[in-house]
Amino acid sequence: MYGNTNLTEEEAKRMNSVQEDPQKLAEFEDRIARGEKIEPGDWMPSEYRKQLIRMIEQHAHSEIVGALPEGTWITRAPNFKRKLALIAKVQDEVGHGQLLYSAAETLGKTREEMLNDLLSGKSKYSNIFNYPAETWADIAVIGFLVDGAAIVNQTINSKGSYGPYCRALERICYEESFHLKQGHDNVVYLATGSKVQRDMLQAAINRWYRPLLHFFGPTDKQSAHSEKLMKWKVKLASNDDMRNQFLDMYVPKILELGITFPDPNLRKNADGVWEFSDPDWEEFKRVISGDGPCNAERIAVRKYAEEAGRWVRQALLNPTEKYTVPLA
Ligand code: BYC
Repeated sequence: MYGNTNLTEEEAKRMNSVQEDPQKLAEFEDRIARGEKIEPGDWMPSEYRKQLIRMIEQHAHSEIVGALPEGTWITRAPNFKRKLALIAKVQDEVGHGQLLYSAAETLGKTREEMLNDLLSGKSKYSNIFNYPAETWADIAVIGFLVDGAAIVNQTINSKGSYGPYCRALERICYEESFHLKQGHDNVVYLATGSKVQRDMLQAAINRWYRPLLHFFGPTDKQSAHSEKLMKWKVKLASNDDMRNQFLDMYVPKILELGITFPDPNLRKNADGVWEFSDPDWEEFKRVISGDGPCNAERIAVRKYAEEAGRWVRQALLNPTEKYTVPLA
C-alpha cells in the first residue's frame, strides 16, 4: 500500500537538497497535471512533503482521538447488537489511525514524533472530537453525520496526488460506509421511536450542527493551505465546496425524519449553494487551539494510553526479552 521507501527525516532533507530546482518542480507539476500518483521515493518539493505530513498526521490523530467519544459508550450501548457494532467501529477507527500514520511515515516523520506532537499540543486533530457524547443519540449522530462528513472529504481526496494517502483513504472509505449504515440505522431507529428517543436525537443534532459545519475547515477566504493543496491535488475540493456537498447530501435526510437543525437561516439558494448562519468561527478557532470542552480530557486519555502501553511496545520491539512487567 505504501511502497517500500520509508524515508527518515534526514533522507527526506537530502532528497530535497535541490528542492526548488525549477526543472524538477516543472516535471513534478506536469506529473500531477497528468494525474500520476507521487510515490514515497519520488522527488517532491519540500513544501509538498511538509503539507502532506501536516495533513495526514492531523488526520491520523483525528482517527485515534475520534475513537474516544464513541469508545466511552461501548459499555453503555443499549443492547448487545448495538454494542457489537460499536466495538467493531471503534476498532476500525483506530485501524484507520494506523494506516494513516504509516502513510505519513513514508514522508520522513516517525510515528513517535507524530504522537509526541499530538500529546504536546503541537499537532492538531479534528475540532469535532473535542465535544462530549452526552447521550446514546450522540453516538447515532456521530455514526451518521460525522462519518458522513468524513466520507465526503475522504472520497474526494482519495483521488488526490500522493499514492500512499490515496490508497489509505480508499480503504478507509470502504469501512466508513459500514459505519454510516450503522449510524443511519441508529438515527432512524431513534427518530421513529418514542418521544423521549426523538427528543434525545433532536438535542444531539442541535449539539453537533455547528461542529459539523466547522469540520470542513474555515471558509475558503480564511483557509491558509487550500490554494497550495489544491494546486498540487492533495485536496480536490475546497472547504466550502466539501461543506456544501455534505449539506446537500445529509440535510434532506435529517429533515425527512421530522428532525430539524438549530438554524433558521439554513437553506439552499437558487444556485444550489447552502446558506447558514455564522457558525461562530471564533469557537472553531478556540477548539482547534486546545480550548474546547473536551480537549484536555482527550489528550489526558491519550497520554494515559501512551504510558500504560509502553511496556507492550517495548515487548514488541524486543521479542526475545522476558516480560519484566507483571501481566496482572
Ligand atoms: N479541525 O488552511 P485550512 C473521522 C486547521 S476522522 C481542526 O483550511 P487545510 C472519524 C488546519 O489544520 C477524519 N483543525 O487547512 C474518526 C490549519 O491549521 P494549521 C477527520 C482544522 O488542511 C473517528 C488551519 O485550521 N478528517 O472521520 O487546507 C470516529 C487552517 O485551515 C480543521 C480529516 O482529518 C478541523 N476541522 O484543510 C468517527 C480530513 N479544519 O495546520 C469519524 C483530512 C482546519 O495551519 N484533512 N483546521 O495549524 C483535511 O481534509 C483538511 O486538513 C481540512 C482542512 C479540510 C480539515
